[in-house]
Amino acid sequence: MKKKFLATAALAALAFSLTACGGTNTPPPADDSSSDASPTAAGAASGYSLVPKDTNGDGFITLGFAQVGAESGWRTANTQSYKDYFVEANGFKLVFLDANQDADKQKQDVRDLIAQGVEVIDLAPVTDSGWEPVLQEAKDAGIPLIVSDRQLSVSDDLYLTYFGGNMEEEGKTAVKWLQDYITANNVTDPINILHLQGTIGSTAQKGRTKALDDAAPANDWNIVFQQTGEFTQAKGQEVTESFLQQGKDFNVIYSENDDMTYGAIDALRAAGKDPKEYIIISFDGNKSAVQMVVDGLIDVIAECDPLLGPQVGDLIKKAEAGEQIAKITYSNESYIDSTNAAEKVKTAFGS
Ligand code: GYE
Repeated sequence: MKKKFLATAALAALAFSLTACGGTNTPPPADDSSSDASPTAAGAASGYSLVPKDTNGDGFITLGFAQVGAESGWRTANTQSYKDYFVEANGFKLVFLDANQDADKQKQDVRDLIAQGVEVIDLAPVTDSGWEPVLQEAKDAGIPLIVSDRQLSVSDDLYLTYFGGNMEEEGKTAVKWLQDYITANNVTDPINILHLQGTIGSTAQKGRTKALDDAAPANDWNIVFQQTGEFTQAKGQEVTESFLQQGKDFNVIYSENDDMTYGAIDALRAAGKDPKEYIIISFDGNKSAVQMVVDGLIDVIAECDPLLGPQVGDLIKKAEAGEQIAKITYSNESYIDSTNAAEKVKTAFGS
């Protein structure tokens, strides 16, 4: 769609409107490493008082990391940041378990970490539900548990702290970018959106989907297709291909991570379509995806920081030292579009 109606003057207008309203890519009122719960000394106010300690006296804190899987570039960078940071030189040992995107296996993984007697658990949950019994077991065993990357729907007194992205804010950032684009370009065509969702039941999917589901009726946008691509390139390609075969019209792709975006672009090309004819909205900010923004293939990426290892390490050290830890801390996140991609690509994560 975009190249079909987009005039040069309109592009200039968009660049102006984005810089005019608050400097370079200031996202809508997102977080900035902010917390939305009052700080608690080791979560005391929330009924949680466990803190990481070197309980076996070997001179290191052993972190058991229950990771989601290896589904995406974001995930690979996330895992690597833990493997690089949680080393003896930094005062840690790491036990790493990969759930292969299987929520049931992951519950068993956490139980294995409890049985091994690790000194702190970091859980990056595949999905957000059904965790109460396992978290209670960790608490009963006296092992502090940190939630990272994706949130949980459990009561505050079952974990020490959450550290990671604010998924709904990321979705709102993407949605606002589309609203601004439509306004700046006087778009009058109906907006028909192909929506590729992440792993159903993960807060990364729920937050990003909610932002679009809320915005679509309010803006008179049609979501013509909504299906999970499970955060993988292969599945993103497969579901886009199956939609293309239906021959329905669409002009916007809202893809909840970069890997599914790569798959969707491959599917468009395989069907003889030019990806540059579509508004493509993505999430994460892998280096290759940011390069695609530079090249005009992807229009905007709502950023999500995967390099959580050192930041979680800092939180653990603070809690161990008796410092106050916020119940929730969100990463700093903004967005990447044609106005800043050339700069952002220099420091983007991954390949
Ligand atoms: O966006 C996606 C990954 O939970 C934020 O999971 C994470 C998401 C990320 O597979 O690429």
